[in-house]
Amino acid sequence: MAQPGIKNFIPRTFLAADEIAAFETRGYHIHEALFDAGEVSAIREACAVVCDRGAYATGVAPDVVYWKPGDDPLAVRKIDNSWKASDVIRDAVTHPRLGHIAGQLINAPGIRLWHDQYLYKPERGGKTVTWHQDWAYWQMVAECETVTCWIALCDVTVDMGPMVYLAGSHKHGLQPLPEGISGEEECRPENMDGEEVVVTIKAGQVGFHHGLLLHGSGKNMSEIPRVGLVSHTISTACTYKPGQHHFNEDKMKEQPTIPKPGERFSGPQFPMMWSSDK
Ligand SMILES: O=C(O)CCC(=O)C(=O)O
Repeated sequence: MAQPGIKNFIPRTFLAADEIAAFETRGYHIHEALFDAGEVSAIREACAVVCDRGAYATGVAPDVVYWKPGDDPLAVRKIDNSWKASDVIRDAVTHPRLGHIAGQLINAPGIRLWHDQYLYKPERGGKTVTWHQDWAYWQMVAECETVTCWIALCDVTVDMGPMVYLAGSHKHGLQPLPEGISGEEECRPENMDGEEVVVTIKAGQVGFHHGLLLHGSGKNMSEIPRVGLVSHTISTACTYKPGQHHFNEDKMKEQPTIPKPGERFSGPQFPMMWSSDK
């Protein structure tokens, strides 16, 4: 498949048994670079075109734009499903490299994109991202067979407000939703032991975490923007459970065929990334 901006690099995607076992125990896996320097640069530029210029090469807007040119330059720039606006972003967030690894981590028959999220935390800016579990916001996905893939589009150092995982917290089940997803102060859930793992990774590396893993991040105290692109993924076995609202539900209802409650997610809103039966 032609991959604009993403062409030649062939990274390792087969995981060793001990890497999968560590994910089961700790709830996360940090992989060596899955995108090379040229790919990172192409993806980062594509994200900047969509976010900073508000230009959509495909003619289709992202699903949710939380920040647009002219808004507070110190606020986090966040956009959901910019894959719809850019083929380079689509190829990155739906890449089989990510799907293959996510599929092995949760032993899924296949992997689909749930949604992507561009996150640009400006230098000396941004807010704290409160400790949370991703699946808590995705209760229309009946099964917690989800993996978030956080693609670093810059080297992320400790002073840049990196992601922080609470190792093993995915074993404690679903926690109440935090009152707000961002704020000024860190707020760790009470009575929750575990090692805090600060995800300082290089550009092109990817952090994978389980849908129940508690995680958050601090402000960017550095002089360099922290730039990441997130591919939130689900197993192809995941089914639709109405109840909690999510923008994907509205978008799904625009599809020619809409999954009924209890049926698997399908259709163009949820692009296939990888399948084990190839
Ligand atoms: O990048 C961040 O600081 C938070 C991202 C996050 O919560 C996620 O990718 O699930």
